[in-house]
Amino acid sequence: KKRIVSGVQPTGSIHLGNYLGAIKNWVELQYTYETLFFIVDLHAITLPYDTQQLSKATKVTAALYLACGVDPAKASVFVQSHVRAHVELMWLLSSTTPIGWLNKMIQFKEKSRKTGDENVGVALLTYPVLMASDILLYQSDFVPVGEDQKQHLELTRELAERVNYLYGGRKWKKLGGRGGSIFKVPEPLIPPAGARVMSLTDGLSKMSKSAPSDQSRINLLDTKDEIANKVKRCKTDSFPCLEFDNPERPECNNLLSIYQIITGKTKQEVIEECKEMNWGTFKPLLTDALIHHLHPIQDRYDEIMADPTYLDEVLAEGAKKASDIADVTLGNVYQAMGFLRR
Ligand code: AQP
Repeated sequence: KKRIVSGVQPTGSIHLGNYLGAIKNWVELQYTYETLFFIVDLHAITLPYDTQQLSKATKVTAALYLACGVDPAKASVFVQSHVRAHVELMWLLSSTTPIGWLNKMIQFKEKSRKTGDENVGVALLTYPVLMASDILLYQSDFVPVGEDQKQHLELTRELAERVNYLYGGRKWKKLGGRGGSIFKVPEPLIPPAGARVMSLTDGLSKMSKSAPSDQSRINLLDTKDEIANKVKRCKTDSFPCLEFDNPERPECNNLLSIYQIITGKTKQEVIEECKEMNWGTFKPLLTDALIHHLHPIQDRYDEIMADPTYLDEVLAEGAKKASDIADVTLGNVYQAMGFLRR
């Protein structure tokens, strides 16, 4: 089976964008691929964060993976920091990463501009090297990536090729390396169309954990009242009727797309159903659909969190399976780079 890795940062509340853009797709992928899904806690410290919240958010995120349908019997579910090889490989990769490659990363430029120089840690710059380590450790074939992560995956691919070139090849074979290459060069797996969920308060920016207003997102653990309230107050427009794909109506397109995905209807069905509606009739429909979809997830989440040992066992088992794969790759890299064997 081909292998896929992916993860979400435990930096805040997991929202509908994380779910529709990532976790919901993982549930499908776990049937076809060998999958490893982790909670990327090491990435969550690249911007100032709350130490009191990190472990709790990590647990909540893991529980939500399972509640959304990720099955630990199929996928390895683990916490990134529980597999030491991630950080270790990152150091080795850092020595081979030209700093110019990192300076070019758009996310670094944007986030560092927002944070202000005083608070920009080195880790914000080297974040893509850790991401490369996350992927290359597992010899992943595919990585699901949204638009904003494409540039980072490209860097991962270039880094894999660079390491394979510098330390692989003939020298590596002489050392007993198999297949001539140290890392598999991963391919992007582009998520299904419509998987980019936009903010409820601005149809042109993506729904995001770090947006200051909680009104801008539906969190997976929002109560019925919170969902109803957020939909009631979300940004709309004053056009008559509802339609997809009108560039002048980004909010309309976003809300219809959310409705389409969570009801499992086709675009055509949603057009037929909603084209004559106004906001007053559509909003309650969307609210009910959201509540109906999220309710079973929230029930499963409560069950998982009520069990004192289950989640820890899943994460321990996941970390063990992941370490078994990661340690082989890490050992190969040490060897290829000429370190003394332990
Ligand atoms: N709005 C979105 N629509 C579709 N997919 C989304 N993802 C995030 N927002 C949307 C996907 O969720 C996964 C986890 O991403 P992450 O935890 O690394 O954080 P992120 O991409 O930076 O997005 P967030 O959750 O909004 O956090 P902040 O506010 O910190 O930027 C990824 O697969 C991502 O594509």
